[in-house]
Amino acid sequence: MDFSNELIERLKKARVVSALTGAGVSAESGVPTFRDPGGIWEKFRPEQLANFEAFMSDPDFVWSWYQHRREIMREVMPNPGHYALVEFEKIFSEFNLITQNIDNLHYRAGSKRVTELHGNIERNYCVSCKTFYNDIDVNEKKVLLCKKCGSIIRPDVVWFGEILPRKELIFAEDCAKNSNVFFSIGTSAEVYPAAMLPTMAKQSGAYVVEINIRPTVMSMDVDEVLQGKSGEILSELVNNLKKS
Ligand code: BJW
Ligand code: ZN
Repeated sequence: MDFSNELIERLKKARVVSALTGAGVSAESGVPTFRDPGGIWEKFRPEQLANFEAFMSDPDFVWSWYQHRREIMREVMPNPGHYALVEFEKIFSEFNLITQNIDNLHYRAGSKRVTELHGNIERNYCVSCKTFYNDIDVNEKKVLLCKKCGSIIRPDVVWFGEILPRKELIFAEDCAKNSNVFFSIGTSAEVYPAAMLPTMAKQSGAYVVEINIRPTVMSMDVDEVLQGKSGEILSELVNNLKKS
């Protein structure tokens, strides 16, 4: 891929670079996305499963769905896109990685500082006393009960209608406001408040770059669209930056 001179020059001069990642970044690892053909929501509508009411009305069903996904996420490996973002930490004087993904793959690739906006599937907590249970056996198909109070245990992920973790969201907003270059990678940019971050970055003067295999609702509003697989584009970008 040919990168524009403008992008390369801006990246060379940048003091702060940030990236928001979504499910597309893990697609090349084999984790299904949400809204692509064959994605998670093709079989189940989000309202059916990713909300607290659904969990409380049929905890075993929602739990088994998370167990299924936890199994996939544990079995797959990070891909070149995750590894390229690890390199970004070394290339830029300040690099902030913000993810909507719950799959743990940025950490497993070696990224040191990841801001997780929608939680992490490896953490779970009791809905009543909030005790954490993080070492879950994926074969436990029925919802687990808290050893302290007997209530049910849920994954520590953010469902529709729930607020995002406060510290993480404030940090992500600060990144959007203070970045010289802001990447939006592998996200449909349809779920708020994460989806407002690239717009916020643009309004604050950042050069906003989208990397996606297809156009999104945001493509017309960004400064540059790099169309293709994030694993391939990010690896090429790292090579280009290391050479120049
Ligand atoms: C590739 C590729 C490759 C494929 N290379 N690219 C303002 C306006 C309207 C609505 C709202 C609003 N503010 C809040 C709302 C309500 C709601 C919302 O946003 N609804 C919209 C759907 C309209 N938001 C919320 O409820 C949030 N909470 C909140 O705002 O609290 C305050 C509040 C409370 C009550 C009322 C009002 C306000 C919480 C949102 C939580 C989202 N949770 C989920 C589930 C997490 C747990 C789990 O995984 O089970 O998070 S939903 C799901 O979507 C998941 C994802 O993180 C999130 C984003 O999806 P993502 O990552 O973008 O994936 P896809 O599949 O959509 O896109 C993949 C992209 O990759 C595609 O574009 C592909 O083309 C691309 N791709 N392969 C590069 N190889
Ligand atoms: Zn408890």
